[in-house]
Amino acid sequence: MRRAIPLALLAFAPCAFAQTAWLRVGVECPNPSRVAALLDLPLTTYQCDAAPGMVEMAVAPGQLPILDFAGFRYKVMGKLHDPYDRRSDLVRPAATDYRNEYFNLAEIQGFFDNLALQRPKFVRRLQIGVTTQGRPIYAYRFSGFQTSPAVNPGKAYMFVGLTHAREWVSGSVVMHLGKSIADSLANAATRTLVGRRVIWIVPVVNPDGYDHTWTSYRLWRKNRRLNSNGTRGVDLNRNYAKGWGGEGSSGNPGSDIYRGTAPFSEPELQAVRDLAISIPNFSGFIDFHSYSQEILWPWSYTTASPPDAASLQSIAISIQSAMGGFGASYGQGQGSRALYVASGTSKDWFYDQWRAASYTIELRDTGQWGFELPSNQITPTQNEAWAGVQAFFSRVGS
Ligand code: 0X9
Ligand code: ZN
Repeated sequence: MRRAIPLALLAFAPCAFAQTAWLRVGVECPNPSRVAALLDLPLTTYQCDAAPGMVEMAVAPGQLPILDFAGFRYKVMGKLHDPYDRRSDLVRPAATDYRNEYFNLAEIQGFFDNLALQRPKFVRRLQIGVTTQGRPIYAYRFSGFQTSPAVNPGKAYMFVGLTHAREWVSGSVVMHLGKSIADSLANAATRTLVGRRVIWIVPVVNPDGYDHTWTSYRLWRKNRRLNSNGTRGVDLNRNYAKGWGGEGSSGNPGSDIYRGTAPFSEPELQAVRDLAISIPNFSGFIDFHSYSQEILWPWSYTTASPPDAASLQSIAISIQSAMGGFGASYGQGQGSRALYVASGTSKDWFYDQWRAASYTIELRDTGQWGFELPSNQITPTQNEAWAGVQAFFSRVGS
């Protein structure tokens, strides 16, 4: 995630000028407790998986004194678009090409509903929950055997996207997985690729947050829960039960890594959990995020090795080599070591429950564009993710 910063962009703290623009700021955090202190502040992160060193934040006009006050040294790395300026997304014509455009919430739901409509033998929709703002949460089941799941002997997999609202390319990727899996099933010659597997996709784990990034604030990460102190949002990747409340999460509701009041306090994750525990033969899970081009395996909540470290790593290396053929290079590693300790994350819970092959994949890029990945990188990111999932299928089995 770290990259060279052009020297010309560096300015030294504290800030002596009136700050009128949104800034991308690298904040010096020499040790883990300073990282924790920074991520506790009610500021927008630009990098949550932050190791000691330079941690990036998105700082609104007038907010630099918050960093000064908390005693941080920082460097201004460049300007950011005003994340509140959503006019161009709101007035754009309806998107039609999921390979080259980002789809908003209604468009993603329409895309998956269309798959189910066009291929009713292979794709089925299930509403699994309702958000705090009343939006439905949907899951889609892909299988060559649409009989009762209880009699289907195939291994079950789950892929999820848009847990973090601003990580738009994760939605593009799960759309491409859904389309590719449905197309494979519908064609007798390619049906063996999916075989007897049962595949569940939750395209948008966080519909309220995702909608908010289109209509109001591009850099929103959490859900939109109204917290008791009036702030909004719980980090849906700190609210799973495994390791909940530990290092790399915050008890401060204003923080971007706020863990919520209890494990699984959030309806979005209750929905994912209840679906998962209803699925027989649960064997594989991938949570798509951005950015940093990393394939991460458990544990995240501790630097201790998981019991199946060798096989988790070996599968990650297969995914990594499959994803490497499209112009971007991916790393792999145990989450807590390759990046940093984070508690209450999805992959730890899925691994802990079933010893499933459980991963977080951080998609493109490595920080040049960050969350605002240009739309000409959608197609290659989708292609490499589908290649990675095919490698995952063949390693985990059917
Ligand atoms: O912090 C997160 O939730 C994930 N990174 S992101 O930038 N997409 O927010 C990573 C979760 C797993 N990370 C670690 N094991 N450290
Ligand atoms: Zn994320």
